[in-house]
Amino acid sequence: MFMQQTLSIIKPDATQRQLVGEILARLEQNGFRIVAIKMVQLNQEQAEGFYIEHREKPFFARLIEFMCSAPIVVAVLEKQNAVQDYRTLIGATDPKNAAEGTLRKEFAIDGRQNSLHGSDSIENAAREIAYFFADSEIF
Ligand code: DGI
Repeated sequence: MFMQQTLSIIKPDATQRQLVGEILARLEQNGFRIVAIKMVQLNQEQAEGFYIEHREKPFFARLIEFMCSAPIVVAVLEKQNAVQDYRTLIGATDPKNAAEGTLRKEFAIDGRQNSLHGSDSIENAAREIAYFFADSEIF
């Protein structure tokens, strides 16, 4: 197991329900070190660039609209095996399918307003981290 970094986003549904502090606490309690963090509100171009791999999907337009609807909290998390362990901690995309004890099971509203994003591979983590943070902003 090697030390890894992954990109976490606390999505608009969670920032609007004032769940930021509770979610960040849960990440730290589960062994993830916050090594970069900021609040941003995406414009359409930024959201489309981030989710470019989904541009042909039927849910793309509503996903982009949702991700721009309110501020988000983006963070770089560091831990051994961070990419896979963070995906396990947040659970399945749709909270109906998320395991008991996962953050999406606890916090998500539905398969779009699902409170959290996490990189799905080491390669995507590197791309997504660089999308939001300069090297000098990561500690
Ligand atoms: O990596 P995930 O966020 O778990 O899921 P993903 O990369 O397949 O999709 C990115 C986001 O797009 C997901 O968090 C919510 C949205 N999405 C994915 N599949 C569906 C969806 N939204 C709707 N409404 N319906 C879907 O089937």
